Amino acid sequence: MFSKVLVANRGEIAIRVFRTLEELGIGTVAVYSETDRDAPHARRADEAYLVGPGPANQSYLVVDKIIEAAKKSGAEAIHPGYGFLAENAAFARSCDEAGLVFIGPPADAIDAMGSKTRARELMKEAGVPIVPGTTDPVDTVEDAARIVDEAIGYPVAIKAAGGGGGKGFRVAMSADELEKAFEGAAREGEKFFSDPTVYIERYLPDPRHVEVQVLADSKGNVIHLGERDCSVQRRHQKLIEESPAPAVDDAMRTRIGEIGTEAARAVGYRSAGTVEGLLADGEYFFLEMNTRVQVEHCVTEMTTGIDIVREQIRIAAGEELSIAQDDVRLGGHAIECRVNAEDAAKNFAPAPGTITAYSEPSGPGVRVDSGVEAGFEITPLYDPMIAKLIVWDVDRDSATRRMVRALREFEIGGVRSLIPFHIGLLQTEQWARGETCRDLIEDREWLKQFAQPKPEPSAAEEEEGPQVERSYAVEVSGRRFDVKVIGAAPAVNGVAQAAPAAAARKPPRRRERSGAGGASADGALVSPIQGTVLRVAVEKGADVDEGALICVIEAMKMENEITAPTAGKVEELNVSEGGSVATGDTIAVIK
Ligand code: MV4
Repeated sequence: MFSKVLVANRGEIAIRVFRTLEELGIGTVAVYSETDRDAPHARRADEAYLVGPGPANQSYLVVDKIIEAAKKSGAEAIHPGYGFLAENAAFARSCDEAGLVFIGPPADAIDAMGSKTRARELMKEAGVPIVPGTTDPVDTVEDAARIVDEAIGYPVAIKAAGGGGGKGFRVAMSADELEKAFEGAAREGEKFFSDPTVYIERYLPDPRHVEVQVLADSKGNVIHLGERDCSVQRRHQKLIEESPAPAVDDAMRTRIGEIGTEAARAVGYRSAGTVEGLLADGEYFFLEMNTRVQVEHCVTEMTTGIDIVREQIRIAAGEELSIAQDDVRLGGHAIECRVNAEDAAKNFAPAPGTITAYSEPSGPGVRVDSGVEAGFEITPLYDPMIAKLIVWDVDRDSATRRMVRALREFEIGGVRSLIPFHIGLLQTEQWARGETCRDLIEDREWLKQFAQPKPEPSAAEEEEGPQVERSYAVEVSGRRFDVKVIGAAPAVNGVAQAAPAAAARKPPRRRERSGAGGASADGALVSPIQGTVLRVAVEKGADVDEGALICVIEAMKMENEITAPTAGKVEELNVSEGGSVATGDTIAVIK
């Protein structure tokens, strides 16, 4: 077994991996960017190395610096977490060349699954059912039209070969929509993966997203840990995941498990991986394989009792899987809610800011994976996830009630979050019936109820010297009330008190920001992020409502919708599709 491991990631997943390393008695090494110098993940590790300047969103991608840090620390292996470097075959090879173990699959398996057309071809050969369509790239719109007419039929999905997770995904309901869909998918493929290659699938109406967790060791053992349903998603970002899947019975579970292990075997897989698929009308189809540990792996850990990251580390160290397929016992029901700093009432706009108060729920069957604390700034540079809240209970109904209880117990001050949205969604008839809830997530009117008041700036941001918050219990006519008093620290013996530790760490007040883009008195809509303009939804001169979509900016693989902070006329529009914007640029002027 390793004696020291570097985690090439930040936030909740870095801490998640550190926890398992600590349990295994393995030394922990963190890397951080300047912006993350004081972040919980950097403080928690035994050692931490600066790998890049800040504020920047590229630091966790600097391969040379990360390998140098591993060498300097004496770590024998690198865990990439998810995102950043996890599905980068070149990084896996760089680790090998530097004599470091990459805790993940072989680089060739990452490559095989990275090309969606190659993956479809391999799966077809292995007898794994794929969504009907092409396995070869389709070069021109004319070819596409012919293939659809002869072999697939409308509606069709056009997907980028380099894509995955919905990037470069377009739908053509009929022949007259084909050209636009084809060109859209090719353009996005070129932009994000430097590869305009596309392929075609039959479009399945209202399928469920069902994926299966697999584990494979270097001794030829391949097992699965059951499925997860991730159908509640918006713009291909998963919001709620659960296991078992409500639409899967024992026979289908066995079938999906076999599909997962077959897919893994077909590419010589090793480590933890996820086979994603679509379930429609009782049929299951392979979609793609994610060659990493996923955000939602926790629900499977709750229903199996197996630490997936521990298995990953043991496999990378050359050990055999600690369990055989027959030892896997699935029990109860687990649900995960992604608690993002987003405003569901404003088109799920990112809501960055500083967390002023933070208290996690606990109690029976509750798990929180997070990398934040009071004083932490959710920056627009990284993914806006504050925490993952995962619960387990004996069945789906009980788990749902437990989740609502835990969400209500979660206290997050200073930023808007998806907590009200999750509480609302989990209490609908649609959720109770196990539906995909797609209509609700797109329903602007329904989402309006989750509007949250503008967060109070933190005491420390007022820059009036140390501020403290004190809680008192008061009794009024025999009834107990809790009151909070916030103000300047009282002098003790004539000496001003120091601010609490968390407050002292808070960064100085910055220009006000919100996910809706900064609004200002002159009507300027200021970009809260730096990125590429994917789409411009309005024209100059248009009249827009408050919350209307202005444009979509892609940053760190996340699509951020910039919405109008107020109703008005678009008097100025300074963005165009494909262009780039910097933090602080004026996107539009709305008066
Ligand atoms: C599809 C599809 C329908 N037909 N492919 C791909 C990425 C993933 N985020 C969703 N993807 C889909 N691929 C074909 N051939 C529909 C979706 C889809 C979806 C699927 C299940 C549950 C929710 C979904 C939301 C949007 C799109």
